[in-house]
Order: sequence, then C-alpha cells, then structure tokens
Amino acid sequence: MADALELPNLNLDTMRHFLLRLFALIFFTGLLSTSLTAQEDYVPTQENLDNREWFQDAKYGLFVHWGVYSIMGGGGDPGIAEWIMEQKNIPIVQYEKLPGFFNPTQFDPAQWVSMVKKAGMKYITITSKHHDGFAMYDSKVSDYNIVDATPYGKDVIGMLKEECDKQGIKLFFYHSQLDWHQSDYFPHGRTGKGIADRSQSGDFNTYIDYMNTQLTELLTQYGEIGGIWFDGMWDKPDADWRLGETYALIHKHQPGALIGSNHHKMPYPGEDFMMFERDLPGENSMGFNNTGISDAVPLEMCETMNGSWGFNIIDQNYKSIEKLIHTMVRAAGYGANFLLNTGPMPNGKIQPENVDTLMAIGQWLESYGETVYGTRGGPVKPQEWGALTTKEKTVFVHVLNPGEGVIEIEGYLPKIKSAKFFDDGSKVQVKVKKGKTGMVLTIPKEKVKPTDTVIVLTLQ
Ligand code: JFZ
Repeated sequence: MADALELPNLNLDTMRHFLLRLFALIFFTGLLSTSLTAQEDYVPTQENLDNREWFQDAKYGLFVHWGVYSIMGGGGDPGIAEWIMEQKNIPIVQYEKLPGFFNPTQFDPAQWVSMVKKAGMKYITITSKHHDGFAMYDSKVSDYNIVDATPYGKDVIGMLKEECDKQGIKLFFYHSQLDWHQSDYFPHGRTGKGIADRSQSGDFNTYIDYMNTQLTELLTQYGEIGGIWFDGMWDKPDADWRLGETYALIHKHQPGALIGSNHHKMPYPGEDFMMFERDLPGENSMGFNNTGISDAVPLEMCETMNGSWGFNIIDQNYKSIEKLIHTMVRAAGYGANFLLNTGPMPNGKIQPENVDTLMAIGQWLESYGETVYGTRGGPVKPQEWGALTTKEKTVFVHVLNPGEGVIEIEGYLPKIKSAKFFDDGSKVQVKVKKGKTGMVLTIPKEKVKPTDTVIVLTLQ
C-alpha cells in the first residue's frame, strides 16, 4: 500500500483513484489500530480523574496472590509459587485436583481488612484469576472456580469486597490475560509449553470473549471496585488482545475503575495508571522494566516481601522493614504508589512473618504518614541520599542515607520560609551550594533517625 502515497499526475481520474486509495489506507489503518492497540478514543470521566487523584493520595496498598497454587507452597523451591503449574509442568488434569484440597476455613475477611487498615494501607489488589486460570470468585461461565470446585464453596472475593466496603478500603482485581487452563488460549504463548495436555487447537477470539465475560462478572457482581490490574499480555506480545474492546467494556460498566496493565510498555490508550514490577520507576534490575516513566497517568510499583508472590513455604529471604520503608519512600519520591505483596496460606491466614512486617511499617506510618499520604513526587527525583515529597507549599526531604550528615540537593534551590526537623521542629541549617546549583542541608548526628530523617521545608 506504500505506493498509494506516490505523487500522481494531475489528471482527474488518477486524482480520484489516488484519493480513494488514500481513504482506504486511512480507513484500514484506523481499523487495525483500534483492534490491535487500545481504547484510542478514550476520554476519562470526571469520576475516573477523581479516582486517579484518590489513588495518588492513597500511596500504599496490599497486593494479594491467593489461589489453589497456595496449597503447594512453592513445592520446596524458592521460586515464584504461583507459577508452579508451569515450573513443574503439571498437566491440567492433575492440577485440576488442587481445588479439591482448597479449604481455607480460617479465612476471616474482617481480620484481613482490619490488618490492612492498621498497616496504613488504603487499598487491596487481589488475584481474581492468575495464570492457572482458576477463578477465585463465583463465575457462571466456568466451573473452574472457588464456589463450584472447592470444598470451601464460598466466594472469597465477594466476602472480602463486603468487608472492604464496611471498612472503607478499595478493592482492585488482578486479572491474568494469560491462561494455561482454557483450551481456546491458542496458539500458546512463550510460557507453559511443557504442560503436556494443553489443547492443540482453539480459537483465541473465543478465549477473549470468555475473558471479557468473566470481567463483566467481576464488574457487575460486587458493586464499585477500584480497578483492574492486568497481567500476562507479554506471553503473546503479537496477539490481537482486543484491548480496545476490553477497556471500553470496563469503562462502560464502571467509568471510575482504574485500568493498569503489567505489559512493561508505556501505557496504552484506555489505561488509567502505569505500573512497575519490582523496580522503582526508571530502574531496571529485573530486566523487563526498560520503558520510560509516563507523566500522563498515576504510577504504582509492586514488590514482594521475600522472593515470591504466592505463598512459599521455604522462602525466608525477607526484605527488612527498613528496606521496604525506603522503597515506599523512594517510590513516593517518584510520585508512585507502593503495592506490597503477601501470599496468604491455604488455610486462609496471612503468614505471621508478613503480618509483623506490615504492622511495623504501619507503626512507622502512624508517625510519618503525613510525609507520604497525599503527597506528590519531587520536585526533584530521588537521589542516592533519599527522596523528596511535596504537599502544596510543604516539601518533605526524606534522608534515607545520611552519610556524614551533609545533604546536597542538586538542582533544587527554592525560596524557603523555614527548614525544620519533622521530629522535634528544631531548625535545620540550610546553605546554598557553591555555583548556586542546589542547596545543602546539615544534619547533626543526634538528629539522625534510624529509618528516615525527615526535614520539612516550608516554601514562600
Ligand atoms: C507477573 C506474574 O507472572 C507473577 O506471577 C506475578 O503475578 C507478578 C505480579 O506479575 O510477573 C511477571 C511478569 C512478566 C514476566 C514474568 C513475570 N515476564 O515478562 O517474563
């Protein structure tokens, strides 16, 4: 079609011919792009924009990876436990025995949500379906769900939602687009190749229809939700996921719901936030976070407490409380939320080690919450020594690595009314850097706090 744009002779017939081809070209490219990319004509509603503000103010949420894989507890490997079906190449017919053992009799949604509140978290993002294809809610379009296939027989998502509503916590759904169980998920992507009894034929469009029907259930059965956290497109990067249709469907049912996707690309039209997996925005220790940082939508970073998302019985490699707080503060310095994960146990309890960590961070937030909640990142990016957060005319300087106590904030030289330590309100010595390229704050040894020494700058 490239030749359609060659300059024609100025003869009426060729001109008409040229225009026809040009229109055809524009028309078909248009069609292609709406089906291949996303919700091109999306304009977020006021409610959606308000929720984006709420989201950015909220700053901190709990990620929950819970499914029938939790029973296996990682199978004695330190890897990501929710992938055990693919990592041990468990055939579908064998894996289908797992729901029969899933009986979380000690699941107490009121306890979960109270814990979340005490932890200082404002929302929960829970797996409605992970890559194993098992629905953790009452789905009518497949029996492969918690109500029909487990002895427990109750809709844990519905129970949790009810409790979230009671206690004022927003609930988001993690929903996997990748599905190792559904036969129409075909052709297969780059994962799950060793699962021997996956179907050898299928219609991907039928799969997308199925996924959209399940999403419709999630959007209509539980009242207002926070949003949908997609994952798995990276399994088949070249497939037509009909994103435009899926995103329009979600925004039609719940215009306020925030859509994000873990595709490790810049946000597509129709997405309401951008996420980073186990890396701060702009960092790439995992090897898959090599995009830029969007300035058009809110940001979120997710992180594990040990090395697994799903419950792993042997992984004791827990990050320290200080490390997690530092990551949260640095994320806030980028303007990003922190979504910290736990993998509940098959009995329905949260691992006690994780509860302890959450309570300790919650305690820190009880004192320092106002330097994080409701702030925005910057004005300058996080630096080696720490990060800045801002709320109107107040800038919080979070000194995470005080070193010798001389903090140079390069590239920042605001007119300030006062500079005080957050803890005791005493004055902080402020100097202008030589060459006037930034400011220098001095922190005497006795003012250094163990986790984060916060200085409050009040701007003129
Ligand atoms: C995904 C999931 O696979 C994982 O189980 C967990 O839910 C996490 C939050 O999100 O993690 C990924 C995403 C991408 C790749 C691998 C794991 N990838 O591109 O190979």
